[in-house]
Amino acid sequence: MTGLAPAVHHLLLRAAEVFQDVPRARAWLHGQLERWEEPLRLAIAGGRQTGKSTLVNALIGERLCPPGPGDAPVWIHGAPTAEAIMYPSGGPPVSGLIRREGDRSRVDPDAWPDGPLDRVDLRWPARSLRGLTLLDAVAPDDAEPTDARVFAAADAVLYLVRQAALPEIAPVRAACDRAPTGAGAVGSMVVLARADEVGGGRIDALTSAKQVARGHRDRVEVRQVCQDVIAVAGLLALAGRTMTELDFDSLCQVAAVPRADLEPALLSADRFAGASFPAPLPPEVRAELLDRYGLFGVRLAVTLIRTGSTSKAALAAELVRRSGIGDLRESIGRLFTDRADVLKARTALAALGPLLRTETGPGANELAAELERIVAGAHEFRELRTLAALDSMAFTEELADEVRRLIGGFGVAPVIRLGLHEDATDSDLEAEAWDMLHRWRENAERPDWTVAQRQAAHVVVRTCEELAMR
Ligand SMILES: Nc1nc2c(ncn2[C@@H]2O[C@H](COP(=O)(O)OP(=O)(O)OP(=O)(O)O)[C@@H](O)[C@H]2O)c(=O)[nH]1
Ligand SMILES: [Mg+2]
Repeated sequence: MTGLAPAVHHLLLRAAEVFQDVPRARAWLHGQLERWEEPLRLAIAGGRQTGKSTLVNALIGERLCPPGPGDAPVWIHGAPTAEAIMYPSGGPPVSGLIRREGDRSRVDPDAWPDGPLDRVDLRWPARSLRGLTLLDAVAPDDAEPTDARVFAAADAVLYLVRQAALPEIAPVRAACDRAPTGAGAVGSMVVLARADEVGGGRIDALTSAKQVARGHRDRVEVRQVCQDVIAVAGLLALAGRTMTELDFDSLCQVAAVPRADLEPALLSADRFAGASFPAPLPPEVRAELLDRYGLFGVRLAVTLIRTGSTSKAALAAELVRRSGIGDLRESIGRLFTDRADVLKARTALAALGPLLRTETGPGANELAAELERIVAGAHEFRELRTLAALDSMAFTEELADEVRRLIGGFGVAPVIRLGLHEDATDSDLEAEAWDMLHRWRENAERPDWTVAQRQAAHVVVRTCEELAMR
């Protein structure tokens, strides 16, 4: 969809002109204009030990976070070569090399500054970082609730929870309520993390976790504040993506132990690592497996090897597939990366608002009015506001789904909006768009519909017009 991104970019440029003699505002606006050119910023946030760093590593396919001691937010930017820049609190930035140490990568310890850091910037070559910058956020604590800052620093957020219960997603709701565009939910996804631990680590834990996630996603109060709820076992995804020959050989040795002997040894981490393990596999190798795969991962790998995943590639692929990371990546692409322009426009508008309220003068007033016009008038935001309000509009389930699909709730690509097969031709798309346009023009005039329903229909009509006349 067109219109919003150029309008917001233009607003930023005009603001830079109007405030060119106000040093603080000028520097800040230059920062915003630079950010406008950058990839989408996606924060991986959530409480302590929810698996944030592990998930970041799984997304980039490398054990990289945390890159050194201490607790600082780590930004990871796609770049042709690896490099780290550390920002000590109150001191000048320091750069350092990233080195491989055993099975993981770390910033050269000699380059790592003493004392607390404000942030770390990593440049890292990974295909998955195309169009995305990741933030491995620091968990809030009672003394410093950082969640609001994280939501403000990023264009979109994956919020990790151990249970997708409502109190746990309160920060997501708060961020949604703060969004000045009334389109807060568009930038958040809830991740039911460490999904292998759901249901006490039973072998079908991942299936149960997916069901739990789906159950939460279907609840109105959850859907109103985030785009999706997805179950992911980051540890399993990372283990699959970084599996070594040694891991595979060791897992095969475990799988070769007769079932009756192995079962008791797989009941707990202590037994698996203990002295009475029924195979000549050194304790340090078993400890390593536990660390990298978790007990669930070891058990799943054993089952998979026994049932036909008999090569490293096959086993690794199956672990990754079951981890749920593929679904997560697909959702990140469909709901965030494909919508990068709207998300970035939203960030810029949210940041410009307070500036225009504190600065005065005719230029500032004019810009503030223009900002309001953009927020109220942009079709992209109308779609998002309609999405957020859809559940309260008393449409039948079928119609609500059709509206949701057409206005981009399942993804913004025309083929997704029109519900066609991915290899539909342009003329298929055009024909369907015209059909939908006629249908929704009629719906928009239906006397038996409520005002809210007819307003939603008008938004759909506008979407269909854009789809038909692409
Ligand atoms: N079983 C299981 N354990 C996991 C998973 N992801 C992470 N863990 C474990 O959970 C612990 C914390 O993981 P991290 O990735 O460091 O979590 P974090 O949220 O970055 O932690 P902090 O930065 O300290 O808040 C580690 O022991 C991980 O091995 C998972 O998917 N399954
Ligand atoms: Mg961490």
